[in-house]
Amino acid sequence: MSVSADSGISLEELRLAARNHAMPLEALRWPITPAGLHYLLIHYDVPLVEPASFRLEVGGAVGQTLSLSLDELRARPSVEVAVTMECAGNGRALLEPRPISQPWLTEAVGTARWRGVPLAALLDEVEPAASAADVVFGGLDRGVEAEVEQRYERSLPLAEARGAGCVLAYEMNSAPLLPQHGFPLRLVVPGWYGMTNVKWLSSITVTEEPFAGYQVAHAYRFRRSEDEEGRPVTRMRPRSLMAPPGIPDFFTRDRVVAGGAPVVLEGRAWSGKAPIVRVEVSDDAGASWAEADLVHDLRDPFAWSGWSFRWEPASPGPYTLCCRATDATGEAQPLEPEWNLGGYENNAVQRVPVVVR
Ligand SMILES: Nc1nc2c(c(=O)[nH]1)N[C@H]1C(S)=C(S)[C@@H](COP(=O)(O)O)O[C@H]1N2
Ligand SMILES: [Mo]
Repeated sequence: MSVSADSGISLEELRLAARNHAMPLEALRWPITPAGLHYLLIHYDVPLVEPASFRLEVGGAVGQTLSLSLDELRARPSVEVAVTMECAGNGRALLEPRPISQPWLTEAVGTARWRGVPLAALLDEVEPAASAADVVFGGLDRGVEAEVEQRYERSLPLAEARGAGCVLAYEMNSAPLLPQHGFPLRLVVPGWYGMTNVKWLSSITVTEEPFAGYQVAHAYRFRRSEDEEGRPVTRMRPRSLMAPPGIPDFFTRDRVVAGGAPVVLEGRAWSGKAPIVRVEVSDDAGASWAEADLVHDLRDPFAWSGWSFRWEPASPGPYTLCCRATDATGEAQPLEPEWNLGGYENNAVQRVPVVVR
């Protein structure tokens, strides 16, 4: 399902957008996103969970099953990781034609400190069978998508679940998870797009067959048409964003900047594949580029890096500012997005209209 960009936004899209807010771009100025400014994506409803009776059930193709209360989880050795999380559909509404779903622009991203139990230790403890293939993470939320009634479930190959530094998090930024971010427990998978970070996590099941649930086999696949099998959406592509300079026009949100003095442009950049090694800035819509300064201020490998650039506009007037990140694999942001059916992985460079007074 898709519509052309000039056809208006539907009430259904507006309803999704009002439920699932983005991170206001000025929040790029915080290295750790305050919880209330972190973006939100909730496929169905936020479930009401009673913490006293909550249990995490771990089972399937394992030598030993586990059933853990919240207190038992909290009593285990914990780790805290700073992780940048981005929705795979970030940038969807900028594709043409626009795939119909949550209509994100560029700001479905945030960085939080997540504290919880390392998943690898828990998996070792339950002794997965030699024949184990996947680990399935089930949430408490249920809904219907493409006429399939389901609970929200995502899987990881066992090796990825063990090796990727995954955390079963019960705290976000030193406070219990908020209901909308998965209270009382969620999975955090550093480097992966948001959909794998299952909220309201209540079961972990080791399977011998590759998991073929809706959110893995049907949704979150990069493909151009329904008949294509496509490839799974996994790790975040490199992306950079700019904190909006100057002051906004109320309605268009175009930026107004005072002339006559240099303007410090700043923002953040991340990739789920490798550290960011370079950010460049353009003031002519991507025709020419200059190198920005990078600061790796958060030490976690899957938290964003900061960048800044001293911009001296040549004269008053309109400009289109852009930023472009490159990660250590050599992958850089493209100028134009690659259209796909679900509207995933649009990491095309951001364009920021600015008028210098
Ligand atoms: N159980 C459950 N987990 C979920 C979702 C959901 O709808 N249900 N949404 C996923 C998606 S698509 C994203 S982008 C992230 C968003 O996490 P946040 O709302 O904490 O930012 O959660 C993921 N985990
Ligand atoms: Mo998402």
